Amino acid sequence: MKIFSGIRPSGQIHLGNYLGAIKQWIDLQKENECVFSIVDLHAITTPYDPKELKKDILNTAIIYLAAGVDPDKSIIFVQSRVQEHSELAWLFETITPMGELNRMTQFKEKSKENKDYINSGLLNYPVLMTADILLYKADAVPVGKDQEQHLELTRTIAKKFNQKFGDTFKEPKSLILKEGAKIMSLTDPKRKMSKSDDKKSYISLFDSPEEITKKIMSATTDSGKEVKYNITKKPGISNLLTIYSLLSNQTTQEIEKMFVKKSYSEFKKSLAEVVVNYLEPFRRKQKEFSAREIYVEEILNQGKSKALVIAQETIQEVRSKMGLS
Ligand code: AQP
Repeated sequence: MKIFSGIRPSGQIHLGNYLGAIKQWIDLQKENECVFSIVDLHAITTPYDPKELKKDILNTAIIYLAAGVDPDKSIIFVQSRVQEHSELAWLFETITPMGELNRMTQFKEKSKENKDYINSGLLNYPVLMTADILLYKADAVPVGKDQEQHLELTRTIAKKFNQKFGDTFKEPKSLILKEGAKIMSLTDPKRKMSKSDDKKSYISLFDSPEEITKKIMSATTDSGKEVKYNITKKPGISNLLTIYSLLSNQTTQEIEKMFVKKSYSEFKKSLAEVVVNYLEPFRRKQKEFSAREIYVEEILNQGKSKALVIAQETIQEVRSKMGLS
């Protein structure tokens, strides 16, 4: 299969991004043609600081590498350096119904969060995402649950294009994990873990052991004392149990048994240890890659060259089918 996925460099990559998306990438790259982008053009649709963005782009590349994305197997590149993404997005905008964009949940949520920053880029975000995916004619897109609606729109746009201009694109499916597709905030377990939220609400993959322990120990839990998975009655504990389960490779039932008659605090201490140990290689590799910025830039340059070859071929085909050249 051809696979495309990306993350916006809009802050610190967290456990949700990792468990919902990046972890899948590592398995998928073994047997598929994978393209993983640092989607910086998406990051500028919400408030940002240009100096920070530059750092976040590099840090996101380092996360990909530290998590195990292999540049010999997968293409890793920065979206804005391949201009065909913007061009294809514009071309798709001309066949995307406005109504479809207005009803997107992410647009509504981000507009509410950033009332002074409701720009048309934010509205058109899913069209750019469609261009990202279809430029590489991807069969599948590994993402967290929050992106499913955008993937539906991608399929709609692919279908529309094919009907109007002739068979060109496949309708890509989303690869959404059964567990981990929606990791919740540590401070408000009814909300998704998000990098643009308060730092206490997420665990960054590069947090220090002290930071991780502090965040987990102060994570919102529920009334009652039992460590039991119950998403409606105990959303806080259930979210922590999901994280425990995914990082320790044990089922939630096995973990519940370990904590029968034990307190929330004992459970959280143990979870903090699991998370600290799991993320230890990430912290180590981050230090290694941060000291080798030129090497990371070289990987991004090579990725760009490989991505360009595919992107230019698709753009030529689209231009020609649309009567532009
Ligand atoms: N909480 C989550 N649980 C599981 N998967 C998640 N993803 C995001 N949050 C969770 C998945 O991570 C990938 C990258 O997402 P993104 O950064 O491109 O955009 P996002 O979905 O908007 O992520 P954030 O963390 O909420 O960022 P901000 O706050 O900047 O908007 C996607 O596959 C996403 O599904």
